[in-house]
Amino acid sequence: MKKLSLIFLAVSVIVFASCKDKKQKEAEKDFNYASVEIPAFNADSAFAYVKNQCDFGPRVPESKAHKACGDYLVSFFKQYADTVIEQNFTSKLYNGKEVKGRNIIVSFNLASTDRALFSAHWDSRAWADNDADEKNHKTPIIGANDGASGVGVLMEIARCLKAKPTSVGVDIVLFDVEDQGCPEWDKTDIEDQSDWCLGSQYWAKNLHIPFYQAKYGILLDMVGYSNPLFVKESQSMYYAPSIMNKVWQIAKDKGYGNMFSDEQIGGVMDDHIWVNKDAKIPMIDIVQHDPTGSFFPYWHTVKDDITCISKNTLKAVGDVCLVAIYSAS
Ligand code: AHN
Ligand code: ZN
Repeated sequence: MKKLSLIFLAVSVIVFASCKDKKQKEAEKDFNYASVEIPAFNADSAFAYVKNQCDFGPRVPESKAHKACGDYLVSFFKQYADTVIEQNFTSKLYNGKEVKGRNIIVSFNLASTDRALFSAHWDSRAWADNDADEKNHKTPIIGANDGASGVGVLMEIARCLKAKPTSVGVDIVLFDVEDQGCPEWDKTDIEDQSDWCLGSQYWAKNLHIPFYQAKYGILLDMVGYSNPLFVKESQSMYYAPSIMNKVWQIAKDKGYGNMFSDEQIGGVMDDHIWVNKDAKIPMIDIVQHDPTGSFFPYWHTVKDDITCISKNTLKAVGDVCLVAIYSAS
């Protein structure tokens, strides 16, 4: 009897060990990036791309700077990608005024059905309504961090994708008219916050390719401020927990655990909401939003200019995205 239970114990240990081994192997399949060669994300280039956008001035929809920056982005991405599609649309602002927008859709390796989606918004807000000085409340913002930072990281990623093509397909969708939600000084109350993210709302309901799908999506918003805290935004955790956990794990493995915190916070109305809801693509938002509920200190102020931008932060976010892309290739 004693012998039998010993055998039983030994068998259980072996079975348990092999199960663990299998699980470990499956996990490693997701995280096999130790063995893949990942292009180096150049933070100087990313910084220059952020600055180039800022140099146009505020990119408020229908302004001259907006048009010029849009043209710059289209011709930039054409150098690196297989296709660049412009999706023009008309949307209604919080006050009922119609505004023309332009989503920019950049694709790599169109033949692949296994796709990853990366996004950021490329417009900048028409009003610095959160500025400490009331005189600035109707001044358009440069949006170096709020807008240009995410786009700049994706521009550098495009350069990497051209240098080392992937077997998976990658799409970069730059949303327009994200940041023109009702200003603080206006009394109109849009309870459901549907006055934000008009470009992503349009795209998610009018996909550039019918039935377009991606395995996962990552939205970058305000990814350039120094010493940021990226917490696990709760809507991302609701719609795409495994992606968020994987991305945060990559960040820790790469030594960026100080920027990527496991703390979970209340949801942010951002482009990922519509991509999840309407396009049904599981997308997370990497957005600086600390546990007290505030964005970076110069959010929606005239001080959101290039001096807000830290190369270290761009590098951290860029590295993490590249690992996500190349580890799945
Ligand atoms: C709101 O403030 C409602 N949403 C944040 C979305 C945003 C604004 N991202 C950048 N600017
Ligand atoms: Zn904003």
